[in-house]
Amino acid sequence: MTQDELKQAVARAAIEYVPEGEIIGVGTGSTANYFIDELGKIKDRIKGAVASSEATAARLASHGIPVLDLNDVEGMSVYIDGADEITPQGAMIKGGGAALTREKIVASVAKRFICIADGSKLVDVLGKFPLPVEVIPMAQAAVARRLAALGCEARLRLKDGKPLLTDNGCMILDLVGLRIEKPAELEKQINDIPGVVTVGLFAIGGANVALLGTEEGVKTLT
Ligand code: ABF
Repeated sequence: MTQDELKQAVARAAIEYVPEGEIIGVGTGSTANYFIDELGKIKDRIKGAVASSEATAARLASHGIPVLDLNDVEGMSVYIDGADEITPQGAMIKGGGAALTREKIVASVAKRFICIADGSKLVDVLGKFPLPVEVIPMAQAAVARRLAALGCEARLRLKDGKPLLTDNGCMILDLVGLRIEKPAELEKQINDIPGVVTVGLFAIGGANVALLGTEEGVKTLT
């Protein structure tokens, strides 16, 4: 199976976790996109969705799924999203698609995080995938120096030769060369640096369930 077929398989499997008649949180990225396409087929079974990015909101709307403002939603049972890396304990690196801040916010309102990913995302130790950190533009250089002191290289993410701007008008630093043995501790430490909006470590609030697409079928980690 190709990586895309594995992503489609977990997207289909995730439909089982969609609660009848409720509002759900929906992530960003290619696996989340496959999930949205599956959700489109059962859209009458849900009230609507809260999107973690402008791109996700547009895709949900293209399927006729009502997109709700998070400020109008008191709670959600599930948030369903992909990851760039995930450990067997459910700690994740996210933000390869630059949507980490809204992903973390929407996920924080949901009771359960259902991670959907192809099996290649499962790792014992996080850090091979560069860790994204969203920063306030005026603090970018100062934050980069603080992050480099952790023993990594902090690279400003570019798009068309210019700093990439997120949906929130902020910038992304990608941390290369980390081996993250204690993800929850590092998450706290980076959160504490003035100018950091969000770190793409989801360990304090990790995945409750991971659906991983493998050649042997969809594996479920809880
Ligand atoms: C989002 O999409 C991100 O947080 C993560 O960066 C990415 C995973 O990408 P894909 O599903 O395209 O592999 O969930």
